[in-house]
Amino acid sequence: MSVMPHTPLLDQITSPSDLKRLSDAQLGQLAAELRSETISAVSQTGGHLGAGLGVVELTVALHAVFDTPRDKIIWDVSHQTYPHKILTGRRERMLTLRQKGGLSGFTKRSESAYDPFGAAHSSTSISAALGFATARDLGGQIDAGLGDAIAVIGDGAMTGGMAYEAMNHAGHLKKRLIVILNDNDMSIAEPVGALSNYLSQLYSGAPFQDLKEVAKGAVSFLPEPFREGAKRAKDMLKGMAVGGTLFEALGFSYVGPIDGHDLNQLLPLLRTVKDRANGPILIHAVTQKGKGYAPAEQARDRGHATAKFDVVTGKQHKSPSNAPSYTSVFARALVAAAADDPRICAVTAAMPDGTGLNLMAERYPSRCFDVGIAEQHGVTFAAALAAGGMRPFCAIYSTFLQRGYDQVVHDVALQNLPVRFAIDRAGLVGADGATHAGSFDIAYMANLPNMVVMAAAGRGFHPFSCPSDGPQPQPRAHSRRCDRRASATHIPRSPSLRPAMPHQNAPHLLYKSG
Ligand SMILES: Cc1ncc(C[n+]2csc(CCOP(=O)(O)OP(=O)(O)O)c2C)c(N)n1
Repeated sequence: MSVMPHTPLLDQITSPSDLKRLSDAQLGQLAAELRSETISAVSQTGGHLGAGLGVVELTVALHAVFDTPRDKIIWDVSHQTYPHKILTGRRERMLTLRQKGGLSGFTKRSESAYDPFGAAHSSTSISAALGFATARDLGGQIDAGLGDAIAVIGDGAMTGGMAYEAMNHAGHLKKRLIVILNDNDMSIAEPVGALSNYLSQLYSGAPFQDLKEVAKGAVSFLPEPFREGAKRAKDMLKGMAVGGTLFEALGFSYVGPIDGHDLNQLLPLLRTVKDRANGPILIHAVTQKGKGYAPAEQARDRGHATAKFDVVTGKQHKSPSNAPSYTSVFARALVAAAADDPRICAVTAAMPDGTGLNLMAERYPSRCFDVGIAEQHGVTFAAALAAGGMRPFCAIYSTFLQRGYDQVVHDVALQNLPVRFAIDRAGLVGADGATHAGSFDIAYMANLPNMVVMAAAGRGFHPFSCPSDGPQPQPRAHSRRCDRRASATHIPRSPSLRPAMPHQNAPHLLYKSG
């Protein structure tokens, strides 16, 4: 059942400039209406729900304070932009979301001037924002104009190396640049790694910053350059994570943590930053993925991606599949093989469920590695596992393996190391569109020396085969061959519908080079 939300204020908004005439209290009401509208739209289209619900207040505050499209909001991944789309003139088209000819589920330059930079792969936002800030300072001219550049990046995306490359550069250039770290303590799955612990330390035990002083116009507790000579009162430092953070070491002023759902904190802080920032600043906003919709808040993935659903019950309308997915065939075979061979191990880059490696992680946690959104590291890590005598499976979506391509070439193929790539979501993927389609893996893998490229086909698909040139694959012998060379299996998203054929008890050999 879809529920038509009551949205009297939202009904008056046709573009972000309309937010400028609302009082702070009205902006609070607008946020509540925007949340209901987002839930209602996604219940009818399916798509990314939890991330958008987590940034409703942030979206309202950014559009209320900054002057888009002159100021550039760069949303990392951009799966959280449904509320942004609703506020930026696309409300009427929300029910076309993720359909052919409809709105994209991500930001898209060709869709709106309010989407200054397209995204879908993670961790690019700080680089893009720095590029806009630099173009501005160099006198670049574009139709919308060039004002502030604001990157909104999640704690998951912050595990990607590009974010640090960009911060390192930004700290060097010292340009006015705003980064909002949207810390909901979730990636698609639980976040992994030392960074997650570090961010929690920044706010565990410490109360959110008391920003009442900002509301009154006092800014003395803000870090340089936000203060105007006034000495930071010592007691204000107590309990605040100011000074010595990783971000400050990289050249950013750090403000936080703040409650990213509290407009009474967000609005005065953003206004102050807009008035006074003159270098890179990072605002650490703590939010909750799925905020305000109980079924999403309670879901294991906080409603990261959903099918169409009933708003009242939260029940999703998923059509049952009558065949196992190739992903699950792969995952079960991997776990069975790992039982026989202690050298088998597996690597995922923040996609344990999507690649099926959650099964391996449950059964053999010490041999299953979630490296975070870090495909480059994941591939090189797997290469060295192979060099160290292990039998690594690197399970990464086709589209995201593009991020680790130099590592595939330089660390795996040229060294002829026996890494087995399980390339999931190979081929067309549907509603996520071009940024997520696995269009290129056959071409980019088949190009390489020492690489065997195969495709999963038929019910008998077995991920441990490595076919020879002969017409009758012999899984065991060929599996041994794959122990001596790099190989990749193209695993489509669709279920393994085709009936088993005698000659299909191994992946099809698409191409063998080297
Ligand atoms: C390079 C790359 N690898 C993997 C993904 C898949 N992916 C999409 S969103 C996401 C989690 C992002 O977490 P976070 O940045 O914290 O945002 P949240 O969804 O929690 O708001 C992942 C892993 C991706 N988009 N890009």
